[in-house]
Amino acid sequence: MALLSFERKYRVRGGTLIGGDLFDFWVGPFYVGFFGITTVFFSILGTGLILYGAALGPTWNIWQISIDPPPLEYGLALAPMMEGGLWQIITICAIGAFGSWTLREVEICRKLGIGYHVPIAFATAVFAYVTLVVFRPLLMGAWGHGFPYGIFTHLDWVYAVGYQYGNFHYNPAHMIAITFFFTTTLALALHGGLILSAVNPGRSLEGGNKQAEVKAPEYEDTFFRDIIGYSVGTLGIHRLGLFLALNAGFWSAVCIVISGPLWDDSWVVWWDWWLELPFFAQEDLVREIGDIQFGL
Ligand code: 07D
Ligand code: 07D
Ligand code: U10
Repeated sequence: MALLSFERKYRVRGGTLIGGDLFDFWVGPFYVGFFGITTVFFSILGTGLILYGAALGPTWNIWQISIDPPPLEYGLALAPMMEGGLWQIITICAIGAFGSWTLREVEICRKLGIGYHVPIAFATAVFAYVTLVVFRPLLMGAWGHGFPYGIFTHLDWVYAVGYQYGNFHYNPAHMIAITFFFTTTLALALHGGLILSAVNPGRSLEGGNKQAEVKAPEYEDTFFRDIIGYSVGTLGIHRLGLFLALNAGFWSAVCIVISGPLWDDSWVVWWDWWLELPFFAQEDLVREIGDIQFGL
């Protein structure tokens, strides 16, 4: 069915989580719903407060604008507006907007009668964000542990926190997260490539200007059976993709929430358990490996 006639047929009332029929309508291409209204409310308020903070701040340079969390001394208290209070309200607005967006996705899924896979995926990103600005600061006893809202300053924060734990690359959950991120791009490149190669195959082998025929999924399966001996299948690759991407976000949240609350030393030192394994726990071997580790 053509998209426009499908939309006309599908755009009927029902499936809302809250608000009944009240906000159950579309504006142009956008479904509104109760959570569309709350998204707009929180986004406008949050963006407005960032602009207000920028107006009071020292610069309009887009790269340097920054709304900072309160100094650590304020602990978990509310801070005065210009000393992190603004950051606290903006954080509430951000969580309100991201949460509303997730629930708006849920309502659209319900109206369409499809699964909740997309909102679950987005919720994983929101979970990583909330871990950074709520869970970890709560566990460490100060809102000042959240990251500042600015393009360059949030990079400075990642850099500073990374070195605070020695070499962040040694954080085992960071390793797992990075591996999932890399694997996700590998999977998407393979999948995007495979689909295009079958659906848009270019010129025919017969030569001339003849367009090659679009190929069916057997061809896709066979390519991977030929090259690596196994095909995960046309549904399976999407399950795998979602699994990889969700794990990338999930392990990211884990890697930051354990830095501080669970481990406050260098992540390099964490690996000493390896040297203490019975097999390795012979003194000269420990010394030798220690020397190698510190480049002596
Ligand atoms: C392509 C979808 C579109 C979204 C875009 C982002 C804003 C911010 C606000 C000036 C893939 C829109 C940006 C609304 C403007 C103000 C106050 C998504 C796509 C285009 N980061 N980060 C960026 C955010 C964190 C890190 C870019 C947000 C953590 C590193 C952009 C968050 C850590 C690098 C940005 C967030 C971290 C970046 C491109 C929230 C660990 C880069 C993002 C809410 C996760 C890269 C100058 C992108 C860069 C970059 C936004 C959190 C690390 C400004 C909204 C604290 C190392 N981040 N980030 O394409 O060029 O995402 O930075 O959690 O190198 Mg970041
Ligand atoms: C948090 C974004 C959520 C976004 C949301 C939506 C809008 C709307 C509107 C466009 C999680 C926002 C939407 C605003 C926009 C419109 C219209 C995503 C979030 C809800 N690291 N590291 C990670 C790598 C190093 C450090 C994660 C690589 C160094 C710290 C990931 C390398 C040191 C933290 C990762 C590397 C260091 C991280 C980030 C390489 C610095 C974190 C992904 C190759 C010296 C952060 C939860 C993520 C984290 C994190 C990758 C290097 C420090 C696994 C590949 C050694 C302190 N790093 N890192 O989390 O886990 O996405 O955050 O060197 O806090 Mg790292
Ligand atoms: C996939 C797929 C598949 C497809 C696909 C896709 C995955 C099988 C079939 C989808 C993929 C793509 C299209 C590819 C490109 C996508 C990306 C690279 C991902 C990143 C996306 C973006 C960067 C675009 C982001 C755009 C957004 C989020 C839209 C912004 C929208 C709004 C601001 C309006 C939101 C509407 C709401 C909340 C409902 C209520 C609406 C109204 C009341 C009316 C409208 C009101 C306003 C516009 C004002 C609201 C102001 C807001 C929200 C704040 C702004 C603040 C200011 C100060 C201005 O697998 O195949 O194909 O296609």
